Amino acid sequence: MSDDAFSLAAEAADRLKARTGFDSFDVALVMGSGWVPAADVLGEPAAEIPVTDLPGFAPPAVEGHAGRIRVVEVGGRRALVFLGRTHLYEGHGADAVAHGVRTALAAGVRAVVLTNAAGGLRPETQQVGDPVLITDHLNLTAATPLVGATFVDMTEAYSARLRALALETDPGLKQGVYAALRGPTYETPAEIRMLRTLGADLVGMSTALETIAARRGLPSGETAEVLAFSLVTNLGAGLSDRHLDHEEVLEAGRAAAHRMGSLLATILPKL
Ligand code: 8IG
Repeated sequence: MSDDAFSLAAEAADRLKARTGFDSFDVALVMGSGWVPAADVLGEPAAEIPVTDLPGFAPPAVEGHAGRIRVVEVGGRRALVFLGRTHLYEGHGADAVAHGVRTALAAGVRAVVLTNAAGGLRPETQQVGDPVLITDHLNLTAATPLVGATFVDMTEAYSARLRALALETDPGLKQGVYAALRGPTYETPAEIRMLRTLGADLVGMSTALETIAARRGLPSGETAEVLAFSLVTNLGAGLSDRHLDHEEVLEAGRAAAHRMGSLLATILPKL
């Protein structure tokens, strides 16, 4: 991160306002792979643009990562919905990964909902298709979008206030710690055993760096609270006799779209 990364986000936010015709937003949602169908459940888009219309966004790389930004009014809140995100494994660097969240912050957003598809590490309690509330993370990417001596408190990276709201909405929600790895390989069975020993409940290739960017906030000191969910689309390697593939992720997303979309639609007005 440099002053440049913040100015690029400020430019993207200005362009976003001009292109969508809205000059303020309440909340941002980042829809990861598997979650894009859930976005349709939120309601009719009031505006939608390709991310590549804004400065600083990398073109989308993966099927199911749609690369569009949608504006949806949900229960009196104006949501900025990112359909797809940039991942570290794409090679554009940690600033590119953080750019969506920084753009949302620069556009006035003070609450960010991050969603992802993940491998489940606790077959005892998790099933494919479960949404899981993320309580904390292990950033094992060996990367950060931050540089310089700005020390960020990560004690409550995932807002206790917002997690309580989510649990109020859906008391049956499972909860877990998300381990973020760089990918693009899935893990070996030995790595999955390691992650379980480290205390992770979920493993994926996103979210942690965006959370860091949201908690760091803008140079002005404005930050965003973070709420995050994983959709368990497979069990970690070696925990089941299945092999891992991306089509499975998309299918699990389609199957769970309605449940996840209504969960989000119910929570948004309360944020
Ligand atoms: I979906 O098992 C999904 N994303 N690293 N491991 C990692 N990322 C994932 C996995 C998984 N499943």
